[in-house]
Order: sequence, then structure tokens, then C-alpha cells
Amino acid sequence: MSLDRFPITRKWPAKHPDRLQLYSLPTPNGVKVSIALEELGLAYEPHLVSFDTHDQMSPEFLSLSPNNKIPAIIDPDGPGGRPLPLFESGAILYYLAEKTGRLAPRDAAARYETLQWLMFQMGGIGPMFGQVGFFVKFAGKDFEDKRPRDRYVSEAKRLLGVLERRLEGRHWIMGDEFTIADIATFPWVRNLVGFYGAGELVGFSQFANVRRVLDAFIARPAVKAGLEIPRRP
Ligand SMILES: N[C@@H](CCC(=O)N[C@@H](CS)C(=O)NCC(=O)O)C(=O)O
Repeated sequence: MSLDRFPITRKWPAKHPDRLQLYSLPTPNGVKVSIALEELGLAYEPHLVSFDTHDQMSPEFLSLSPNNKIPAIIDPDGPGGRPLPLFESGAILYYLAEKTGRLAPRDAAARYETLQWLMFQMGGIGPMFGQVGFFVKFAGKDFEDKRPRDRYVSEAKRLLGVLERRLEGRHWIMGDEFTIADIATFPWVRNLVGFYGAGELVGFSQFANVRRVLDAFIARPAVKAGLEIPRRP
């Protein structure tokens, strides 16, 4: 299977064009896909997209991911056996679950419920926690006016409350089954209290269920592995 028709392979050549190609960086959005691939045990070839060198703005990367964001993939063995290019982590997770019949419940109603929580992460937790990061860890932390920071902190708190209530009496977001909804959500929770250091600001200690599930998530061998892929130089 040749992937030559994808311009991205000029900058990141595929050594194993028969394997799923992952273009990413170990950020909370990036690791969603490496964790899913590790959980599924699919053969894949990770490529590092370095923000230090603005790789995400290169024409080769934009040819696959026009919104200049990681993660993105090419699956050489997509629907109908043809290569499938895809960006947006939620779409990729859903695709991988459909392709393998794993990481999402088989029952149709429960699948839609999983999709609902995946969308809750994509539209709520990701963007809002990301803004907390900007105002607490990055350039926004030096802004004198703390109202924007406070707005996103209180929204993050509210979202954690929604997740906390959902996890009451459940092992994972969908109950006993570990799904793409967990894979989408917990890298962001980990990042909020870890890398961003916003645990105290959002009152993380009061979210006992979220803390419990975060610990269980991080303890999974596939999660441990996926969090480091693609390896930074
Ligand atoms: N909704 C997108 C968001 C992806 C995203 O924000 N990726 C960040 C890293 S976590 C990125 O690539 N940023 C590079 C940039 O904005 O230039 C997804 O879930 O795939």
C-alpha cells in the first residue's frame, strides 16, 4: 500500500506504510489517539509534530489537518480497504472504535450515550480546561485583570461537577466498560491538575469520584505507554 499521494508523507515518510500513521505530540489531545491505539494493540507508526519548529503550520501537515492541530492519522486500511485520512481527536477515537468494535459498547443506545460523553469532552472539557491553562500557566497568567481567568476556572469547576455526578456509582463514564469517552476525558483532567497546576484553583480535592477514576485511568499500562507517544526528542 503506497501512501505517496498524501503530501504529509514527504515531510514524515512512512517506514511502514501498511501501518496506521499517527501525526501527533504527547499533549492532552494528542495522547487520546496513542492511548486508544495502545489499548487496541493496533500496529501504528507515530510521527512527532514539533511545535518548537512550527511543524503544524507546514504545508505538508496542513494538507492533512487544515486546522493546524494535532492529532491526525492516515489509516492505510480504511473503509473499503482504502486509506482514510482523519483529523479531530473525537472523530479519530470514534473511527477506531467503529473499526475494531472495541472501546465503545455494542448496544446501540449505549453507543450513542458514549458519543454524547465524547462530545461533552470535545465541546466542553477540552476547550474550557485549555483556557484555564492559558490563564494559569501560559501568557494569560500575567494579565492583571483576573476576570477572564476566574470565568474559565469557574466553568472548569462546573464541568468537573458534571463529571463527578456522572461517575457516582460507576467505574468509568459508561459504567463497567472502559470507552473512548474515558480516553478523551482523563488526559485533560490529568493535565489540568498536573501540568497546568490548577488543582487548588478548581477545588480538585472535592471531586472524589473524578480523582478515583483519574487514578484508575493512569494505572492502565496502555495509558502509561500512550502518554509518552510520540516520544519527544
Ligand atoms: N479539537 C481538536 C483540538 C486539537 C488541539 O487543540 N491540538 C493542539 C495541541 S493539544 C494543537 O495542535 N495546537 C497547535 C496549534 O494550535 O498551532 C482535537 O481534539 O483534535
